[in-house]
Amino acid sequence: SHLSGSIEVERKFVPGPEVEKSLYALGAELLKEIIFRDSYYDSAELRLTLNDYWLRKRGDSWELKHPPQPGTRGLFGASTQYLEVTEEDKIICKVSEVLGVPSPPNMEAFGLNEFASFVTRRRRFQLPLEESSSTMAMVDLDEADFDFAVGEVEVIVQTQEEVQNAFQKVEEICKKLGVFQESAVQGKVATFLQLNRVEHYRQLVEAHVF
Ligand code: V4E
Repeated sequence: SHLSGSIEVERKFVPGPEVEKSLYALGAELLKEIIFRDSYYDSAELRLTLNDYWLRKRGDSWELKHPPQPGTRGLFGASTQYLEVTEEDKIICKVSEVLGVPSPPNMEAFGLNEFASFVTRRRRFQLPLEESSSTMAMVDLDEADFDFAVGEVEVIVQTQEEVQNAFQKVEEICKKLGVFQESAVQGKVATFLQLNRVEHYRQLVEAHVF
């Protein structure tokens, strides 16, 4: 959701009733509350998502999240790292590569299908900077309109060298917030698919994407 080419290191959690209290106790500040609609798109053969490429329209902007190295999953325990691309010409370039088709003049011309669409109310908290680090940590508390809530600790870095530290930091913050779970917590898209697109979900599990 930020600079083009930045690496998002994230870990999801199940938000208990105490999480806000813990956030404020750690000195976190509520930065903003935003409401947005995400609509996710893929080809008929599900070629994007089966390769762990996540193309969405958030509000009026296209965004693409994909693993840092093709064919590798950006995992560290139950934490993830994904690149986020927000420039439309770069998104078109990546998508045409994964689909194996020539680059069209605009996103619409790919003729992709929407497979998920939902509204999120997000409260974004910022944690205070520690002396020893320059990277900001954010915590999002999300409520989706299909009655699903999830939290996320996120650190954004610019280079692969910073990723290991970011993973450590994300785990540490989860532990301090009392929301650290060993196993991966499902996010909004996975949960939406499990509820509404059972066959698509099954294929993603079979392909080890979920
Ligand atoms: C499903 C998925 C991706 C799409 C974005 O999903 P998510 O991070 O849940 O959405 P959101 O709204 O929090 O995005 P943000 O605002 O933070 O950019 S990107 C990668 N995946 C796959 C995936 C996976 N295989 N495993 C886990 C634990 N998470 C995601």
